[in-house]
Amino acid sequence: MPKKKGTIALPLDKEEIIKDYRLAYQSRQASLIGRREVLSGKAKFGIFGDGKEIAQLAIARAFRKGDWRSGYYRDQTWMFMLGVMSIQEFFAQLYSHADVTYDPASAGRQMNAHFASRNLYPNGTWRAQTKMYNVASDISPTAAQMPRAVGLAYASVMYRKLQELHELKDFSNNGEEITFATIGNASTSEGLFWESVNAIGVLKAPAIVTIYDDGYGISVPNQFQMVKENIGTLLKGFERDSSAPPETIERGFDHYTVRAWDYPALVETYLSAAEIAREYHIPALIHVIDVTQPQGHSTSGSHERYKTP
Ligand SMILES: Cc1ncc(C[n+]2csc(CCOP(=O)(O)OP(=O)(O)O)c2C)c(N)n1
Ligand SMILES: [Mg+2]
Repeated sequence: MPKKKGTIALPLDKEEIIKDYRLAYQSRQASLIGRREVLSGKAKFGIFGDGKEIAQLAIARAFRKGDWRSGYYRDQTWMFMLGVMSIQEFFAQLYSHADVTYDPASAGRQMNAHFASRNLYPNGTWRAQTKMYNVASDISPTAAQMPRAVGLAYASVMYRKLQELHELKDFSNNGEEITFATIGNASTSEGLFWESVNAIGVLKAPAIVTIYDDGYGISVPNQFQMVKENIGTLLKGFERDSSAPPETIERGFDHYTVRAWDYPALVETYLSAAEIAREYHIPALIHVIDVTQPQGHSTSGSHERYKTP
C-alpha cells in the first residue's frame, strides 16, 4: 500500500529553482502593482495571491495535463506557471477588458483573479481535456469551489470504473486525473467545505484539497472563526490508516501540514500526494501554514487597521 512521502526525488536542479524563484518574484510584483493600479483609480477592485507564491509553484509542479483546478482568487502564481493565464491577461482582467482575446478567462465579466480555461473551440466542439490544464471557471461565493471539486473528482472515479466510458479518451485517461481544490482557512468554516470533504472521502475521489492558512478571513482571526483555531487539527479525523492492507483500505485522506515558505517540503508534499491520488484514488488534505498576506485581504481594506505590526 502506498505510504506517504519520502519516496520522491526532488526536481531541484539549479536552473529550475531559479526559474521558480523568478516566477514567484514576478507574481509578487503583479500583486503589488495590481493593488497600486486599483488604489490609483485605474481598476475597480483587486484581490491578489501575495504570500501564496511558493505553495503554488509546488502545486503547479504536481499538476498535469488532464487535471482540474477548482480554486479561488489567490491562485495566480499557479496559473502563471502553467500558462493558463499570462501576467498581461491577468491585468486585462483587472481592467475588465471586454475582449476575450485579452481576458480569455471571462472577457472582463468576472472579478479579477477569477481563472478559467476554455473547454470549447470557437465552433462549439470540445477540446481534448486530457491534453490541457483544466480550470473550472471561478465563482465568488467562498467555498463554492468545493462541491464542484467533488463532482470533478468523482467523474474520474466513474471514468475509471465504467467500461462504457473508457473510449472517451479526450475527457479522461482512465481516471488518472486529479482535481486540485484550494480554499482559505476561514472558508473552511462553511458547511460546503465539510460536506465536500466528507463526500470526497466516501467516494474515494482523487482530489487534493489545499487550505492556505493565513490566520484570518478578512479581519477575523482564527480564534473567532474555528474551534481550536486550527483546521489541520480538526481534519485529523479524516485521515486514513496508511498501514491497512490495500484490499481493506478504509476510506480516508492522506493528511499533510507544510509551511508556506518551505519550498523543498512543499514540492515533495505535492508530488507524493499527487502520485498517490493519481494511482490509488486516495485523496489528500494539505494544510499550508505560516501563510502571509502582505497587502491584506483586498483593495477594499487596509489590514494595518486590524493586525498588529
Ligand atoms: C459566501 C460568501 N460569504 C462572504 C464572502 C465575502 N468574502 C470574500 S473573501 C472572504 C474571506 C475569506 O477568507 P479565507 O477563506 O481565509 O481566504 P483568504 O482570503 O484569507 O485567503 C469573505 C468573507 C463571499 N465572497 N462569499
Ligand atoms: Mg485566510
